[in-house]
Amino acid sequence: TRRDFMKHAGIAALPLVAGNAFAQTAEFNMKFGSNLPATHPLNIHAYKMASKIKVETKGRVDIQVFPYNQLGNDTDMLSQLRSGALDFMTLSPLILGSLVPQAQINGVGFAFKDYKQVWAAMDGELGAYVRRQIANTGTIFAFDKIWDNGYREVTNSVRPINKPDDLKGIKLRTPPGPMWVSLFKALGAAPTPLNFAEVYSALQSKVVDGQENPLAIIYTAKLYEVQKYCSMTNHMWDGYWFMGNKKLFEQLPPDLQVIVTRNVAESAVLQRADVRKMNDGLQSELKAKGMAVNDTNPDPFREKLRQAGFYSEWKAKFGDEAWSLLEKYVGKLA
Ligand code: X2X
Repeated sequence: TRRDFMKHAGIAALPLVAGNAFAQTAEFNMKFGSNLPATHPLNIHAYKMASKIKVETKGRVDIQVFPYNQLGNDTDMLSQLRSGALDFMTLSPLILGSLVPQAQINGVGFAFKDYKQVWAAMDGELGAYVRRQIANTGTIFAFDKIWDNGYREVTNSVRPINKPDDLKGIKLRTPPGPMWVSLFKALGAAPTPLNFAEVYSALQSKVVDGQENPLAIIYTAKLYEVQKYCSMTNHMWDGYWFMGNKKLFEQLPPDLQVIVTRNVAESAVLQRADVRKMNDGLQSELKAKGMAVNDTNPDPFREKLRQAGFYSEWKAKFGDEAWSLLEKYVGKLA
């Protein structure tokens, strides 16, 4: 392989500086893919991280960033990651749910009251539990600090959502993950799972009426161009596991693995701060783009989920170990 050739040729010994004309001679050329626009903080920090890693590894590791589904949609990228055609990707734990069911646990409706609970759980035992399940696939793994997506809000082109009844008959795009379909069925909507790559055009052509995502995505993916109402439901917190292909990562010498691992964690902290700032501050920008934004009371939504048996169903699916780890951080749910 090219990597072996470079190693044997001793080319790694050349002093390489990030961004110079010899950049293509990096010993380890790696690829990172994501579903988000280049302007979203997740990718802004992925680019910055790639530069830092290149400098710190003296040019030996060159991670190329492919934003906005350039390498395919999430389903495609996940198979590439598993087969070794892709080194790294970020993915919602809930989309990973079709492969690692336990990973979906952060998506339980209205589970996390605030970010304090989110990071305590995800940087604590709940996150560690999920990462063990991901590692059990044998082919892929998740780095320690999950990156942020945010609390998810509902947008649509029909009416503002103030209470669960307003969702009745709304054709709502959800990401492809069992938890989302279950949650929005329980709330009375008509969920339609689609990859994020198809969301803008599905909304534009009115194949679906609405979708749900944090404000930073609604803004950077310009969903305000094709949606009128934005209802602040905060129905779940979602993140992005920064994941790698195990075999490819283990081809890096241990000292380079350490540099990459440390940078993923450090970048997560910076990325979380920027995502939070955007999600907290974008309401006025979205209004300026013509959206009608409304707050909601979570109680009737939570009550509707309870009545529909949502919590007891998922408690049974996750099992006692996972469910009590979640409740350890967020309190009793079911
Ligand atoms: O697909 C989505 O809606 C997104 C971008 O939020 C995820 O990656 C889960």
